[in-house]
Amino acid sequence: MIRSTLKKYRFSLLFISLTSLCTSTLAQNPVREIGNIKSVKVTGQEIGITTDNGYANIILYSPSIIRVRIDKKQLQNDQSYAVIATPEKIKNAVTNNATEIIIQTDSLKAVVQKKPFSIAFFTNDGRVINEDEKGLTTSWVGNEATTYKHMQEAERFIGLGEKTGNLDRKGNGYTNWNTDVYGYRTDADPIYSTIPFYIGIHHGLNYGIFLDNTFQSDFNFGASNDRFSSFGARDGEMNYYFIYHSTVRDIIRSYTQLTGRMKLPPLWSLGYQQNRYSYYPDTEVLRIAQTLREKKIPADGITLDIHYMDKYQLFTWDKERFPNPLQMTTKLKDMGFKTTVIVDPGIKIVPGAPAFERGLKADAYIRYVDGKYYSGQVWPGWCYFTDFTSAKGRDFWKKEVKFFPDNGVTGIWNDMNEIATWGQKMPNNVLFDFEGKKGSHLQAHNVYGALMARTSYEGIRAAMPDERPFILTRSGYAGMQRYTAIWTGDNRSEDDHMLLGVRLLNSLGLSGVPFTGMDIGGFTGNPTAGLYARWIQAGAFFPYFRNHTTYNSKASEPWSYGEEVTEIAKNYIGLRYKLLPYLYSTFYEATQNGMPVVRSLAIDNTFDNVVYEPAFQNQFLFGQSILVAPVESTKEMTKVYLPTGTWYDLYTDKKQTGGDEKLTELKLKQLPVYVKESAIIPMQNLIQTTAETPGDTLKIHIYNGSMQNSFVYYEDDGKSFAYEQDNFYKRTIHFDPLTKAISFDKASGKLASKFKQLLIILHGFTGAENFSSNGTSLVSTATKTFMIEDEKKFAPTSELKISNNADAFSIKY
Ligand code: NBV
Repeated sequence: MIRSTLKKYRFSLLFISLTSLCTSTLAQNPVREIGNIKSVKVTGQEIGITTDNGYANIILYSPSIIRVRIDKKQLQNDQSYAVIATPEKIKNAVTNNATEIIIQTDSLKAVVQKKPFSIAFFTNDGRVINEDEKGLTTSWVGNEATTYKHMQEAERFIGLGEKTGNLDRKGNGYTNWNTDVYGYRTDADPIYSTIPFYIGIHHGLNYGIFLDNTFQSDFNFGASNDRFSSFGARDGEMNYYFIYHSTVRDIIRSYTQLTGRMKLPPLWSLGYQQNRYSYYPDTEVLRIAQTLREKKIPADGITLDIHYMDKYQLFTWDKERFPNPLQMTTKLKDMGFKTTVIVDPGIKIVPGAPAFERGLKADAYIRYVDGKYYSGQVWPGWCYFTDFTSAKGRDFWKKEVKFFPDNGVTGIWNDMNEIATWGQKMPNNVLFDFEGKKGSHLQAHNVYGALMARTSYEGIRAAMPDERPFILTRSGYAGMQRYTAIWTGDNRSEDDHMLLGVRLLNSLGLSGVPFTGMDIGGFTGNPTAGLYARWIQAGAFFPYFRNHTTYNSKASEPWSYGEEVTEIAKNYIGLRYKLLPYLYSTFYEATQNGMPVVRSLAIDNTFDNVVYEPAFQNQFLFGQSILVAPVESTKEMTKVYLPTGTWYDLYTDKKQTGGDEKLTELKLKQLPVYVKESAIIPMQNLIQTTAETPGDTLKIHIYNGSMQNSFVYYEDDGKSFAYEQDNFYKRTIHFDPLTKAISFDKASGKLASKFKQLLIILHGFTGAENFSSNGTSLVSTATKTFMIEDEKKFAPTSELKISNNADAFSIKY
């Protein structure tokens, strides 16, 4: 009896534990799907949706930009450090029926299915641009929200900011968690900065997706799966902007309408910058500057690394090494050099030290949840860190950085702002203010660097209101382009790294950041003479042109690799200076529409499969018309891909028909560079620093071709913000092969051009043309203008000299 009761008891126990196991497996299903739509409320351009398991808001920002917000809880008022645009008023129609919500704008249609919630975007003629993957759509695992998009046939993915790997990111996954990665591998991920924005390409269509969430985010472009692409973040809202245009160019324009565009940089920051970790004492800094001048290697900037500080304490100078910093920076200024210094976020804990104490008083530093300060170790030893998500922290920093302009320093180089501390493990329970809303390290980490750069910008701007600040950062987040340039951190002196660096710049450019650079020559290790030469040649076409190397490495100044390399460096740095009118106008374009300076070929040739091939993915356009093909130092031959159209060899003017790979024999003294037909390239005389006047002649190179083209030439004082009051000189130049005319629109702006003469240099014309301007015939003469000083063979067809005035005129040929 007892035994049978026991048996029964055991049996029922087994039954109970089995059933509870089953129910608990069900109850513990770790994936929470968004579920079916229960209610819909349309208010103007906003659609509020409640689903079984969450809430969604769909907001129309422009005819081409639709924002999607999804959360488990009711959506709160949001705040973004990246997005500065608010929705514009647009024409739209929203239809809400039993099965779907249809949103129609002038440029696209979005259809939201109700069972379950899923969204798809279509062109107005009904082609699928992008759609949620059926059955997966959006879901949570824990707090991590992820949206799954159907992988379209042959879909490509480009962008995502500073990410290693190929131009086409298909088949790969990426994580955004800003990381200090000394001497990183060429496939390392993540590295220093986060831009959760990419462009998808398929069937002749392209779209952009920007996930604005600062928590660690993950993107999957078909890694370990063949079903979807996805994006998600470890916490916070699913919050993405969908952008559709027919061109990548317009997608970048809309993305930078959302996250902002750069302001005009100071002209000196586009000149060559000499760096090392570290130049000291002051006499050594001056010797470097002097040698650049003696050797006639043009340069505009000298940068001081951490050894200028007193035991690495922020806002101090080492009194022995730099006894009179203002005197030194003034001497440099007189020689045409601007000084940039490094700053790290950590402030050494030294009771009684003035800056440290002011930070305490201002309540500027990050604390733990229990109110105790967070301290971490960096160069100076134990440090506190400014909270850049708090107005108090920012105000403190802005006042402190005034220290630099007071000492004649105009550039701020923000390093170690991932935040990097020894151990690389800032605790997650450290609290950040987040404008009073409070957030943990998990939320602040990826945006910290961008906020530090922004605060440095605002501090310098306040301290020298009449000068444009130059800010450089290592870490960043989407939208950083509004304040700062970025460089790609501690790369290595290796061929692969040079090429990777170019891809990083191309990708940053696709992701809204035009002002970018890398350590030319490589940071860790020592390049061979050949690699140094190839790197400095390519570097002449990088937006930020800086040579840098680590502590204890070989000297890396342009004269350190023998005479041949010095000549090469001098030639290409010289070419950069001659190209400044073209480059500065290209930067102006970036301020207007977000177009990068260094342009992946995927921007203009999005549907040309060849530009994605590993052999050609590193090529880029420098501005509108100059194609640069970086090459490894070990190569004697290379293949270059010229997209369709006619191209001119920069050095010989020899024409090549594009749409094909070209096998090219290499000479060390020349990097393969080509100019696109119909190009309009304004240049100036060689100068040694932008503080020098480039003579009175603007040389406008016109390359004959079958395409119409125009170029916006832009000039201003290169220093101040007076351009905001129309103190600039701007005019559009057109080349039109149909009417056989080169025409100049009337100039706009209050400034007169600094160039009194125009020299029109004609390439690829027969030489037999008769030129006339407004009825008067113009005499063309053979020219001997050389792109590269020692290339004496090259002579364009002819040149025309005209005096420059602001009126419209045209040249007929
Ligand atoms: O300040 C020293 C270096 C700097 O030269 C480099 O450019 C940064 O990326 N800095 C990192 C600190 C760590 C170097 C090992």
